[in-house]
Amino acid sequence: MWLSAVLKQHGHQTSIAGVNYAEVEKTFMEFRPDIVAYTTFSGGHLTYLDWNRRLKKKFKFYAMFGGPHVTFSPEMVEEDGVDAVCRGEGFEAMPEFINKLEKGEDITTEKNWWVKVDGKIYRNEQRPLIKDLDVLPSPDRSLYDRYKDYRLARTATVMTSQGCPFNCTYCHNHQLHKMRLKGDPIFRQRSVDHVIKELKQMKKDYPHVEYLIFRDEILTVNPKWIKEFSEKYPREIGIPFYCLMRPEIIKEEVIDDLIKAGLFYIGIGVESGNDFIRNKVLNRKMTKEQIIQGMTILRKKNVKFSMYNIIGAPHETLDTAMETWQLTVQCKPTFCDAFLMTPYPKTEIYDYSVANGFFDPGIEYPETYHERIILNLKDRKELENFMHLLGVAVEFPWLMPLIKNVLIKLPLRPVYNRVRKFWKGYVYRYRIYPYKVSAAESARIIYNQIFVSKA
Ligand code: B12
Ligand code: SF4
Repeated sequence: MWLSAVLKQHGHQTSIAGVNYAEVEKTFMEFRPDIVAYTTFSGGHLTYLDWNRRLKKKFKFYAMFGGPHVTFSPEMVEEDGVDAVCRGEGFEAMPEFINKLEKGEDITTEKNWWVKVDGKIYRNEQRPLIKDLDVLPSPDRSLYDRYKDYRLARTATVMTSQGCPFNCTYCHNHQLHKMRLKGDPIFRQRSVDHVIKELKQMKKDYPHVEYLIFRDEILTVNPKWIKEFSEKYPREIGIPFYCLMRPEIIKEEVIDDLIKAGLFYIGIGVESGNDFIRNKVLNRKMTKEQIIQGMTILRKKNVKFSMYNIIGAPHETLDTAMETWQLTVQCKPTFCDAFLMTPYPKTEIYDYSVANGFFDPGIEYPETYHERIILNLKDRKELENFMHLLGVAVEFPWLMPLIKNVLIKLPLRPVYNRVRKFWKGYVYRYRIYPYKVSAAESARIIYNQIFVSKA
């Protein structure tokens, strides 16, 4: 949406597709684009390469790729059918490149781009990051109007910032920190007024939106920003919202400001109950006491919260996973979601996993981190089952002996996957959505969770 807005500012036309290949091809035939642009995530990039090859067999167009996968693995430019990849920020790089392409000017020296021209690859250096995000237009929400589910959705997403100052070893942020040029900021946030302006327009265009998801890595990096936000947001927008936070930075004052602003529900990454895995392997830098204290504040303030955990990190065994369960039960979250460790290319956890014999490079990445553990772990099969059953086991701790001693040993992963999704759909429907959901909508939410959502 944001890139579309920037491109429209430069006079280009945009459309979107991506539900499946048939929809992409149909959209291509209707819209007849000169350029097809893909945002790649590691794992999902393989699907896009395949779609791109199929499109290229039928149509003539320029194929460009951006997003986290090619940012860290730009060698994807060598793949058949890929014309160019953009490393890192695209806000300036994308329109500048396309403008040159349109005019037939030289594109081989464009910063952030790795480009293939007549079979030869040109690898360019990075450009500085934009310092002030307020120069950007509001994201182009109309891009999704062609999908009824988006057009009429009661939940919308928004992003106020880019970046995160922490360095967890499995996340893309430490990689981005290393790519920074001198003077590039680690964390940037739009001004409160810039965000409010976007949301006012959104309220006008989509008056049925009743819930907002702040997609920022951590919304509360700057407590002063939150203070100002807590004054202006309820007055001018007033839609209940969800955001993410780290447990050790939960302070009563910040939570009070968030509640004043309209906080409805908050997501907290804990990741592991085992101190060695959490702090030495994942570099989370937080003690158990800090985690418990943070969650105690949330419960005291009656804030609904999810805890997120990673199962299957290097050194994980059933015993360490049990510590994660114990800590989560102690914290009493509204919901606990769990994911499987996936060491994405060029992250520190990737290097650590390879160096310590947990990972064989060359293994194909799954599209989501709910499919399989790709690390060599003794208890791998049981841990995969454990991940699916963790949410239920946190809610009903008395089930744990049955889960640990019987269920996770059975080859029933597809069944457990459905159990996790059903439970998630149920909790979202009955505890997490701030609005009333009709019986038909409930059935759809639960159906989508079980049969449509890949995650
Ligand atoms: C919102 C979000 C989601 C949303 C929406 C995803 C979507 N498809 O849009 C949800 C919750 C659904 C989601 C799901 C997943 N996500 Co996610 N998600 C994010 C998050 C928080 C923000 C992404 C975003 O929209 N940023 C705003 C835009 C403006 O910034 P940007 O993405 O960085 O894009 C900039 C540049 O990369 C570039 N650019 C991007 N695309 C393109 C394309 C072209 C052609 C060009 C020129 C430039 C360009 O320009 C942009 C502006 O500078 C990021 C973390 C982060 N903060 O970036 C993780 C992140 C992208 N997700 C990640 C992952 C792993 C996933 C899942 C696979 C997890 C899972 N469930 O198993 C799924 C995959 C779903 C899918 N296939 O779409 C990883 C990807 C890591 C990797 N190496 O690929 C990230 C980086 C988080 C992390 N763990 O480090 N995610
Ligand atoms: S706190 Fe979250 S967003 Fe920030 S580096 Fe760690 S995992 Fe990434």
